Amino acid sequence: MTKINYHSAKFIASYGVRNQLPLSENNEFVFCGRSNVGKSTLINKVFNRKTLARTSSTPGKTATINVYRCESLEQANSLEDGNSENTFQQKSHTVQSNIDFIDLPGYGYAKTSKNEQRRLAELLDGYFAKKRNILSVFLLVDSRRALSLKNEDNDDRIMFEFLKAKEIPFYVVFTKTDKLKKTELEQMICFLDEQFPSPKKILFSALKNTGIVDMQNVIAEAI
Ligand SMILES: Nc1nc2c(ncn2[C@@H]2O[C@H](COP(=O)(O)OP(=O)(O)OP(=O)(O)O)[C@@H](O)[C@H]2O)c(=O)[nH]1
Ligand SMILES: [Mg+2]
Repeated sequence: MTKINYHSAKFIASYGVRNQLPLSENNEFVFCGRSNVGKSTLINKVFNRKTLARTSSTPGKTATINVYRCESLEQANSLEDGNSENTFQQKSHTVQSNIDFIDLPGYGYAKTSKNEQRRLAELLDGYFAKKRNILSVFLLVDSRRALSLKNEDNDDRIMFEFLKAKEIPFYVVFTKTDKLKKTELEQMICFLDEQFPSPKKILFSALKNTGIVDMQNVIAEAI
């Protein structure tokens, strides 16, 4: 069984240009979605830290690919020589490795200049173009925009189809659910279950602290 030591999380590096991007050093979890959807906030909540990732009410805060690293501990059993000839004992030991959490820059912010939009698109494309050790992507979608997923030219829908086509394992996380009324939330879930039976969906609110354990559970299942 492998466990993540969330307290060990630390910022490792930022990449702003496509050709700076290294290949995966470790297995990775990836957070992507529109600008301002709450990616950095969600990372902080999952790690129970206030400022591991910088957040902002102004869209376009994360304009680089930011890497956070965390220890994971695997409990492993092995057979070792026993005290007398031809006997073995089962010994348990802990194997430590690292897991990376990747905060991708947000897309879809209309006020970003054309040059900057091009740089961000190249960066995102460059990230997925390299062979990577992705355990899972979390595609974050603002709950208030969930219904727009039915439009084929919608940014989130394009990302959704891209991940599906590339056969990258992913979850859709609906953020800011606190902004919806209970009935709106129920309608949204109904619509999503009908239109997109897979992949698994997570409902998240940083304000109400809901969905954090669900996130940690799917991370634990994937490692
Ligand atoms: N009400 C509410 N606000 C949230 C929630 N999650 C994030 N926010 C707010 O949304 C704004 C954007 O959050 P960020 O985490 O910076 O968003 P981001 O996706 O990292 O944005 P970029 O870095 O610009 O791509 C901040 O003002 C957050 O406080 C939530 O669940 N509920
Ligand atoms: Mg951010």
